[in-house]
Amino acid sequence: MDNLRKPTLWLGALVGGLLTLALTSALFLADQVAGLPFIPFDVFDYISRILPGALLTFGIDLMVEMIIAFNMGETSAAAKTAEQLMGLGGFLVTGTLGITFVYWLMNRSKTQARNLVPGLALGLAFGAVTMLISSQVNLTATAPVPAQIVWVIVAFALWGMAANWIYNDLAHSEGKTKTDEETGETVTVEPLNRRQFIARVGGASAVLTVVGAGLGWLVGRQPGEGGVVSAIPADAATDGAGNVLPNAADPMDPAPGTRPEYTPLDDHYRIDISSRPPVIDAEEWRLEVTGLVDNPVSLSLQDLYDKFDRIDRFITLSCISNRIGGTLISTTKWSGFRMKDFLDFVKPQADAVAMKITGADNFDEYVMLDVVEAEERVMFAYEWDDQPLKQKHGFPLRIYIPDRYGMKQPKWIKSIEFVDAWAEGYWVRRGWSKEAIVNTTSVVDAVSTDSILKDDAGYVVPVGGIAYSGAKRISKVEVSVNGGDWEEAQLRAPLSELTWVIWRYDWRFQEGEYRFEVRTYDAEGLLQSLDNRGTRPDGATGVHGKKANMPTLADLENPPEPEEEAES
Ligand SMILES: Nc1nc2c(c(=O)[nH]1)N[C@H]1C(S)=C(S)[C@@H](COP(=O)(O)O)O[C@H]1N2
Ligand SMILES: [Mo]
Repeated sequence: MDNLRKPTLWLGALVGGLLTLALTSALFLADQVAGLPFIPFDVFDYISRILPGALLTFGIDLMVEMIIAFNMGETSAAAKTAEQLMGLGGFLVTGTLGITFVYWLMNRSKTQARNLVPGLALGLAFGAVTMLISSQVNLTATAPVPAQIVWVIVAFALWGMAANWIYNDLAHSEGKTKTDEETGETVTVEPLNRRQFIARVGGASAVLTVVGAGLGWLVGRQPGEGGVVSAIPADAATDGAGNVLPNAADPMDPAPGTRPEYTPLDDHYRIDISSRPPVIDAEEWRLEVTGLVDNPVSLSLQDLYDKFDRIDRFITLSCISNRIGGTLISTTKWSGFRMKDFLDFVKPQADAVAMKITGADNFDEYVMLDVVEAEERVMFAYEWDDQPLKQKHGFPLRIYIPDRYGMKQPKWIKSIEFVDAWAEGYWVRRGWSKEAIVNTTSVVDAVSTDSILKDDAGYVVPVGGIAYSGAKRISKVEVSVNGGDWEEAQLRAPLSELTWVIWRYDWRFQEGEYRFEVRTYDAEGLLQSLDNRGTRPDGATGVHGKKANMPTLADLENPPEPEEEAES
């Protein structure tokens, strides 16, 4: 009789986990080398698209909360990493459960034949379903579709069959017996074999996982992406191309610790609905203009350069999910052309009311034509910081609409349809603001207790930060210390009317602990909202503050020796 030893479900889960890791790694390598779909991210993106807006926002909020609590660095980059880890984790758990289920099925089967059917069936089912999902949402696969289908199905089929094959070997590993030399008894040495076998399976999976992931990582790295330190010091009065900034002559120096006025491009925040930004071929890309226009056109990138006058603007962009004091706000130089010139060219018809703008990731937003008529600074951008838009920031084309949060401003634009009615765009359908007009806000970035200055009257502590009002401009910033009177701060001339304003307040030093709060007024003299309100649905408002412990006067007069100084 066959000496059948049914593997436990725990063993099935172990095998499942190892094989799913190896599969993940193989998918990743193929993605990096051959532009084949990376299924774990695709499934995550698909699920996050169909989740109701409130749940999605709750998830993202929770993540941002954790990132802030654990001080995990710049919010948007960390949130993207967290999403990707969730995608990988979900894939690993699902794959492990699938294979555990195969082991359960096999354990129940009456016939004890070595068959591969359950594993193969599972692999084919997972492969087919995930390929279907991928075809809906994948933005990065560049391989021909038939090759994608064959690869995904084969990879999953092999994964399922491998699990099944391992099951068979585990179940049918007959106990080898030998005769103990001293006692003459017959002993079974089979358990050791089984352990060795599992060790071998584990080893093989581990090697596959490490080699695949390592190779994929090496091949996939692109020069200039991530980790590269910008050559321009953050506080230099130049943009990324070395051009002097328009306000370089302003003698007002930001308080040390204030965020850089011009955000280094690598540090610009980033928000996408997908795990990874769409891959767009510059040669093949066309801007398709359709609907209620006299001149429906399909324009190449070169057409855009040639047909429309180039303009440059310094712009601060903020996400509506930015908290008061958060980092989802950045400033850079945008280059492109005026919306007005574009409209003159395509000639909207009398019944056209709005433009439906769609990105390559199918993110869409509606822009009312009367908004564009009233605001001549609406523009399309093909460059940021004097270089073509980075892939993650919307290459090859994005729109800018003054005084609106980023959610209104599609990246990776592929089509513009002129329509006769407004409708809700991507984030509006998920419960966010219809208008998304920027709230006037101000932030304390720094209470520079490390940079206390001495003057004739004693010591001053530089305090500073930003004030931002979209396109409403800033007329005044005030600071209150420990709830005292509001005192006016100095303002630095901004990079443009569309950027944040750097403010500074030199506070007369006193010993003790102090809280510095800030508030601002727009150009119309309108005070910002003091109401403490969260981001959803209309963007955060409220007074920002920072607490700081001052050094003692004795320490200021006689600074303690730096600790590194050796007593020689
Ligand atoms: N096509 C597309 N456009 C988009 C988004 C997106 O996910 N897809 N996100 C929007 C949001 S919510 C913001 S805040 C800005 C962010 O632009 P950035 O990532 O280049 O900073 O892009 C906007 N445009
Ligand atoms: Mo956003």
